[in-house]
Amino acid sequence: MRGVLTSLLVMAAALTFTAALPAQTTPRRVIEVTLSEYKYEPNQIRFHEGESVVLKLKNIGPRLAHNMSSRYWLDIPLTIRGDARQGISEDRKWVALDVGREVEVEFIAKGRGSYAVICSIFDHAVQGHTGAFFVLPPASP
Ligand SMILES: [Cu+2]
Repeated sequence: MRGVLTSLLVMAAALTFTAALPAQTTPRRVIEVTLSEYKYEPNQIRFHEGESVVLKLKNIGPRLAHNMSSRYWLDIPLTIRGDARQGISEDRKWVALDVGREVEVEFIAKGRGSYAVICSIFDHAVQGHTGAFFVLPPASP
């Protein structure tokens, strides 16, 4: 009986120790952005270097397809989850969504600074469909 109790205590101590270890995971920042005629909401998108940024994009239309397009993404691999098209044109990487679609775009942030974001479809940027990424220094833990 005493042996069983001792092993239970040892197991409990081991579990506590494991739980107390600091998490070694990349900090995650989830930002929801709607796309519509002709704006991003929010249009100033802030995140920190080293974060795993998840942009949850939703095209709320009401009528048109939109995209998010930026030079910032050119040398950053994007993981896209959802029903979107992606490509590169005019030196910008873009992710496009039809009306009513939602998509997640995930990437590891690097390169602090501010970067223009535009909807590169037809005349949308001229109509005001623009925004910016602000990449801030690493967030303090
Ligand atoms: Cu647009």
